[in-house]
Amino acid sequence: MTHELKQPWWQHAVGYQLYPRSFRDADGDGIGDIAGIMEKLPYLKALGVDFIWLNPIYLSPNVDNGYDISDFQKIQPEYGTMAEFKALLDKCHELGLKLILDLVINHTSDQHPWFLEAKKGKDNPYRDYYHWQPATSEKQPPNDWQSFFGGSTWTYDENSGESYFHVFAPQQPDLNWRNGQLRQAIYQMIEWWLALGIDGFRLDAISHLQKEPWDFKITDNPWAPFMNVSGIEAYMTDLQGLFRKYHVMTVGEASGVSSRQAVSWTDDDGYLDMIFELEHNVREGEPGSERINVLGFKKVLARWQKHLENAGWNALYVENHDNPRINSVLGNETVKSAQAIAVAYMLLKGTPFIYQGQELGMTNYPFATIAEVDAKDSHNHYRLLLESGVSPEEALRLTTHWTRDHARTPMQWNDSPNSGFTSGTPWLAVNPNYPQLNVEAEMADEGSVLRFYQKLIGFRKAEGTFVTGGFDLVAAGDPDIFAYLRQGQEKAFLVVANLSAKKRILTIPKRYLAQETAATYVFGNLASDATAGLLTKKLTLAPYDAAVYELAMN
Ligand code: ISL
Repeated sequence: MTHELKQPWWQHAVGYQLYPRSFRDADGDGIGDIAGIMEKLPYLKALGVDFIWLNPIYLSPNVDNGYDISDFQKIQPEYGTMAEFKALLDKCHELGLKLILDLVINHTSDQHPWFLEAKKGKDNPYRDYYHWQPATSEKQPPNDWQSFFGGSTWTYDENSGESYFHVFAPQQPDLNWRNGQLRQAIYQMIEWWLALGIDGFRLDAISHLQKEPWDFKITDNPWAPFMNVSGIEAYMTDLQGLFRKYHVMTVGEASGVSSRQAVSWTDDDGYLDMIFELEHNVREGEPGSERINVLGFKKVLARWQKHLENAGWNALYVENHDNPRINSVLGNETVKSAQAIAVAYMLLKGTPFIYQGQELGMTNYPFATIAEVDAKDSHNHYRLLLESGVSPEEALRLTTHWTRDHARTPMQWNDSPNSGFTSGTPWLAVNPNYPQLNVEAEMADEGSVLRFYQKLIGFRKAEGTFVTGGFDLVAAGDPDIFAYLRQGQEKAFLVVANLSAKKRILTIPKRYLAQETAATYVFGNLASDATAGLLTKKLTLAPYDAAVYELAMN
């Protein structure tokens, strides 16, 4: 493969992850929709992003909010129609925005026609599209592997006396990628979307396509039997061929692909343009009150930066639809902490993604009852805790502290009822802080998180050094401050972010001080630019201070 086949635009781009269900509801049914997205494209344009990744919008019984697909080539009616989708794609292109879709090909819904057929019996032609194994005595699962959503990876089927395999919910049976006919059907579906002119895909749970033999014994990592298992290379190579044919951008959700392996997954000959690692959310503290550990967070990110410094490419993110709000679990729910986190990750090497609402500094939702929770995995977790004898109050706390629903509450547009998200009843409650924390208020406030993101995107884009420059971690052992150098041929920047609520003093290594007076404060959230001026040996940082210094080059 030659270099020209790679699409370079995404290396300069900033992406926006849009969760359609919670973005904007134009028809008042309480559920976000395509018409709502259409309405808000000018907002995304004003924010300064270059492309949008849409979470699944395909036909789905919604057991896992669209990640259980029953028809890959139909639009979920509550989101709109295919005609509306095409109009959205055209509108994006007209505005200079690219649009990428979620590609969920590790599993389908149990309501997908393939699975409905497969369930009919052992001789059905679609049987082998999925994984079936005879249950051992007394309907016991064929092995002891556990699913990501809790419980066995096997669900027993009375009809055939066999069990089928699922790494997520029982309603999400895994596809059998060893079956050539299945692969062809998937490839055709992918080409159909590519031919429509979309700009790329985010590949869901892509590292799980291949499974170990069923008698594989788990030692330490419970997910090892289906994480980047040998044999996946052939499938990824097929996919790569399709993506290159259409010159689209791809980002894989590839847990279990190590930072070393990521190089060959994402370099010039790589299967994908970039991958999301799932390692940097290093948690500390007791279950139910965990936070992100700054040292762990920055060490993981720094390792990925170093390993992909010369080849391969990083996808940068601090939030998505599967995790709590970063301003709650790493920040202290203030404007400043949201800003410091933004600086800390957006100036790394790679393509930054912003998850909807992150640009406002949105925070976790104060869940008071389990009924307020939608995520099925959280309900599962809650039930398992109750079954193990934990009290309902404790189970609620343990379940909701890190639930995915924190990220899924409706986008906060203004201070009108339900934050301007819907004129109806929202499918998930709006965070009560919306009267203060919303797009309209923040657009009007020069010091807001939103305006800061706007400026930061502009700042990043104006400096090629952030795209191509090298990376070096500074003050590696500091438990609260994430500091690093981005150095290119012509310019060098020192990025410093105090990711704690404490006042901290950072000792700047001598080599960056050689030209002390020449260091210029060029971006940040310091209280006063005047005092921010000089980079001194001892740099005092207030809680969640973030600063970028341009260093004079010799
Ligand atoms: O490694 C994992 C957990 O440690 C997981 O890889 C897993 O791949 C990840 O949680 C997958 O998430 C994605 O697929 C799910 C869906 O529920 C999520 O919303 C989606 O982001 C199933 O499709």
